[in-house]
Amino acid sequence: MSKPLILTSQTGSVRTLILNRPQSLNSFSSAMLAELLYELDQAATDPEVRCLVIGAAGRAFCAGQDLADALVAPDLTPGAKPKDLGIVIERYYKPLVERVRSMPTPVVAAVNGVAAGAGAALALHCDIVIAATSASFIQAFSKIGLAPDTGASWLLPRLIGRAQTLALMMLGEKLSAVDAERMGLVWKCVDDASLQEETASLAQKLSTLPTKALVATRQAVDSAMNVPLDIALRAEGALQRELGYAPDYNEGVAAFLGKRTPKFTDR
Ligand code: T3D
Repeated sequence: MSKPLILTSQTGSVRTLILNRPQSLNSFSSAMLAELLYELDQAATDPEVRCLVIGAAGRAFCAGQDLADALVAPDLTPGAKPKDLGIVIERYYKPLVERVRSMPTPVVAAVNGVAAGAGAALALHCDIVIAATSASFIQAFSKIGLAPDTGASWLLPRLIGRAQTLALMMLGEKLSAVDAERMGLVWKCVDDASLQEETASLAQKLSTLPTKALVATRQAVDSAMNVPLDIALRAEGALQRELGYAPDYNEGVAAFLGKRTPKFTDR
C-alpha cells in the first residue's frame, strides 16, 4: 500500500494534518491535493474536532505546486498542446482555499520551513499562523511565469498592503519568518525547537474556546474587510443574535458569574 500523503492524528479535540512528501519539500502533487481535500472534509464533518492544525514533515512546509506532476508539467515536444492551468485551479486550489476558510473550527498553520507559492498561500489562509524562526515564505509564482493563485492576490494586500505585496510577488524573494512576523503576515515566530510544543499548546487552548464564536469571529473579520461600517455593524448584530441564542453564550456567562472555567460544547 502506498504511504499516506497526508498524515492525520487526533489529540483530544485537536485534529492534525501533516503534509507528507518531504522528499519533494511537500510540494502539491494531484494525489496529495486530493488527499488533503478529503481530510479537510473529514475534519469539517467530525463533531469531535474543535481545532485543526496543518503542519508538515521534513525540512519544508510546502514548496507549492509539484512542478513535475503530469497535471501541470509542460510537454516540451514541439507542437504539444499546453496544459490548461485554469482547470487545476478550479479542481484543486479553489476548493482548498474555500475549505480552509470555511472550516467550522479554528485552523492553525505550523510552518516549519520554506512555504512557497500555493504552499505559502495555504499557510497564510489559516486563522493563526505560527512559524519556526528558520521558516520562510516565497511568492514564487512570477519565477515560473505565473501570477499569484490560491487566493494569494486577495489575501496578501489585506494582510500587508499593496506596496509590500507587489514587491514580494514581483520579485519572488524569500521572506524570513522573522520579517513575516514584523510585517504582520503571520501571528508569531517561535524557536525552531519549540514549534511543535507551542503549536500543541495553542491548538489545545483553541479547542477549549467557544468554537462557534471563533468561527463567527473569522466570518465577521473577513466580511468587514469589504464593506462600509454600517453594513459591518449590521453583520455583527446578526452574528451576535445567532451566538446569543446558542448554549455557549449561556455557559460563558454562567461560568464567569460562577467564577469557574467554562465548558464550551457548541460546534
Ligand atoms: O501549474 C501550476 O503551477 C499552477 C499552480 C501553481 C501554484 C504554485 O504553487 S506555483 C509555485 C510552484 N513552486 C515553486 O515554484 C517553488 C519551487 N521550489 C523552489 O523554488 C525551491 O525548491 C525552494 C525555494 C522551495 C527550496 O529550495 P531549496 O534549495 O531549499 O531546495 P531544492 O534543492 O530546490 O529542493 C529540494 C528537492 O525538492 C529537489 O528535488 P531533488 O533534486 O532533491 O530530487 C527539488 O526539485 C524538489 N522540489 C522543490 N520544490 C518543488 C520540488 N519538486 C517539484 N515541485 C516543486 N515545487
